[in-house]
Amino acid sequence: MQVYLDNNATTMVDPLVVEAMMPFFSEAYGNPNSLHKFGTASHPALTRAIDQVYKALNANDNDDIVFTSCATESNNWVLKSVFSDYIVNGDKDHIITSEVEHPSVLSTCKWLEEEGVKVTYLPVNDQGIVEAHTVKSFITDKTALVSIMWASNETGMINPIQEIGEICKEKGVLFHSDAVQAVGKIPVDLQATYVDFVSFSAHKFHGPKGVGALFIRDSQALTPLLHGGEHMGGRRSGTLNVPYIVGMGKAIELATANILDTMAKIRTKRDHLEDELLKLSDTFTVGDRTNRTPNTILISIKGVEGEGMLWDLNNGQIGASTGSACASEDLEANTVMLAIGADNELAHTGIRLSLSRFTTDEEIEYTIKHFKEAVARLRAISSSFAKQQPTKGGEATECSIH
Ligand code: 7TS
Repeated sequence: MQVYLDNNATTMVDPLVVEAMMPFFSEAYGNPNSLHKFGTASHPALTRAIDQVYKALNANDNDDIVFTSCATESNNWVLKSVFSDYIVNGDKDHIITSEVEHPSVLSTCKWLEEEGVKVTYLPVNDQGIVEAHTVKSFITDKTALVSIMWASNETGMINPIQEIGEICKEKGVLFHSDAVQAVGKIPVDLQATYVDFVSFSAHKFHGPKGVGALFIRDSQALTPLLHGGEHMGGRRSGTLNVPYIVGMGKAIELATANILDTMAKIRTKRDHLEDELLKLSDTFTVGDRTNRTPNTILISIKGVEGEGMLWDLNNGQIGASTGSACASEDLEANTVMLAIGADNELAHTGIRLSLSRFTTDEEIEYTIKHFKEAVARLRAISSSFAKQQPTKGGEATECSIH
């Protein structure tokens, strides 16, 4: 058996999505900007894909949703263009984000700091949440943008986006949310939530890699990141990636069609896995389950290095992660766990398990068995764990690190 539990890094493309994409490689392959029939042949499918995305997110007709190459591009676009439009060519000088954003936001903010922008990196509470009152307390009349992720890729914790949005609206500050880990996993209603810009990416909800999007409320002005042939109304130049856009439309439709049912099914499997793993002594998971994406567990196993655990799981044909795959190659502590307040040793023991709607009960049972055996094997050879006093009855807990 093979078990893929790294769905926050990327997901399998749903076979129905592949089927929807296929005609647009070698049959209806024309450039949609061409005026001949080869070009126009893809127009109905593009229109359908756009409709599917608007419907899935309950976007308004006045809003713009622009396809990009990935969420990294969408995040770069918002941050760099707000810099250009409101800081270089305006009277603002400040951006607020959090310590636990994805590197596509954090690295861009670091670069903006070199360009003279003042950036505030907000701390999170012991649940890994950015609290709305903290955002409020840092907004000044020089703040151009607040950028806070909808849900964390590492912990799955869901931020109070509604509340933060209302604060930004009241203060007249632009609000961006990286919703890569929310779209397709939990309901995202863009008419019910005040947010100016939202980034998302198809490969996180069983669509293809290499296609993302940026939602722009009320089609407001935002200098393009890519200048060129005036595609997408001049918003984002580059020939439209028709098969991938069609794939994104189909994938978001499938992911959101019965989202509450799908969430409940995934949550049942996740909770069972989590309950079983927490029976191991000296283990805990980060964050309250009810405010967490239903597919994610970040578990810390005292005395077991995350990388050793990954190696053992991999030997057992189980794919997991110590955190963001983008940072998994270096043996650094999990930065989100550090931000939550874990000490350095503990922050080396985090293992992220992320399920999908394709995860089966058999795979969960197999994982529980292998995981428990792996912990026993690794603890037997762990000198730091051996040095500690044996615990009485274990201290399995869910929630926060103190
Ligand atoms: N934002 C978040 C919150 C993410 O989780 C990721 C990918 C991205 C942006 C980047 O998206 P892309 O479309 O540019 O690929 N996150 C992860 C992860 O957690 N492990 O590997 C990739």
